[in-house]
Amino acid sequence: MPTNLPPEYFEAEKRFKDSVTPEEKTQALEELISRIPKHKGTDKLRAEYRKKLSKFKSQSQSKKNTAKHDSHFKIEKEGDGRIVVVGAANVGKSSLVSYLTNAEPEVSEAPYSTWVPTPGILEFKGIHLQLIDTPPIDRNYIEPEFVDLLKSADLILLMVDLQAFPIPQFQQTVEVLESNRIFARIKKTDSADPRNYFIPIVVLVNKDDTEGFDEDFEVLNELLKEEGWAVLPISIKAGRNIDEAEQFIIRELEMIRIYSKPPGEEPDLTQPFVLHSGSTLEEFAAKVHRDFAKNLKSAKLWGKRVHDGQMVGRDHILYDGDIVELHI
Ligand SMILES: Nc1nc2c(ncn2[C@@H]2O[C@H](COP(=O)(O)OP(=O)(O)OP(=O)(O)O)[C@@H](O)[C@H]2O)c(=O)[nH]1
Ligand SMILES: [Mg+2]
Repeated sequence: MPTNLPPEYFEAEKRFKDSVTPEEKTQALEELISRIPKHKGTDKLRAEYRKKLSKFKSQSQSKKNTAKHDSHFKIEKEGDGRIVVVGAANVGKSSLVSYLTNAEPEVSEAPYSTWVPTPGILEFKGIHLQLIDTPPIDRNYIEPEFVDLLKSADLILLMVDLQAFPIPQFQQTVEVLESNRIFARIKKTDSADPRNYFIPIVVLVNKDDTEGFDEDFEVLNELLKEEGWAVLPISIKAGRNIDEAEQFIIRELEMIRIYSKPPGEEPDLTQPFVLHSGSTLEEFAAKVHRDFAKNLKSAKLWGKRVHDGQMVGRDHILYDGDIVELHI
């Protein structure tokens, strides 16, 4: 058994062991396989799990012919983070996911055109994010599985249509989320009910097509800024602020990209390790290799707030773009 498996692998392994039905086993195995670092030492392990996966897949497939389908809202996690796009009907959720990712959900002038969620991958400077299009939530009822999907998000993109009474529309969307115990992280207080979920939520105000709409946006913006919301006006149709939207999302997710440099070699700048902002050298080492955090002797760093090749300690805080040479 190779020893260089990340902690997430063991968590996924536990979920696999705890799962019961072929569907649960399939889902847990897919996650487990995605947690195994790809290199020669893990070839055998991955092959074994893939064999198991195809067995459970065929079991759940034959069961599906007689049993009812799994919920469409059960979507496997992929990439460095999960972003769920929500909002009232017709605000442009499917347009956004179709614009920013490889997915092609149906976009339509008619409201209520999306009935099932569609995930896609947004790639931004080496960070891979799973962006999920969802059905509109301007009615009081939303499926429990939809609520679970929202609770599993690292970030919620709340979309508003600037051209359709944006203030009550925004308030109604927030109300639906809050009545399902999903709150913006900015609302967290020390006395918060432990059953409530606090998730970073950012507001994308779509259909700000021309400068003529900017004034309407300012009225909404003033109100939201007062409450502490992070807000960005965009127009998918006119291509306004789309690049800013990607940077805005990454900033709100508070992710940093750190590059590993083997001693005597150039760093691979196409494959960053993605960590939360404020992570330390020790946390980075643990992400590269399970044993590295424990065995780490020293490290050299190139990047922000250091001299080139400066030796740093375990508690050193890393910044986006830093290059690290670990000495074990
Ligand atoms: N004017 C304008 N129209 C837009 C913009 N973005 C999307 N639309 C249009 O708005 C309509 C709805 O877009 P969708 O992406 O299907 O909206 P949705 O939120 O997924 O809608 P539902 O799935 O029904 O909730 C379509 O006709 C889009 O072409 C924009 O920036 N400006
Ligand atoms: Mg849609």
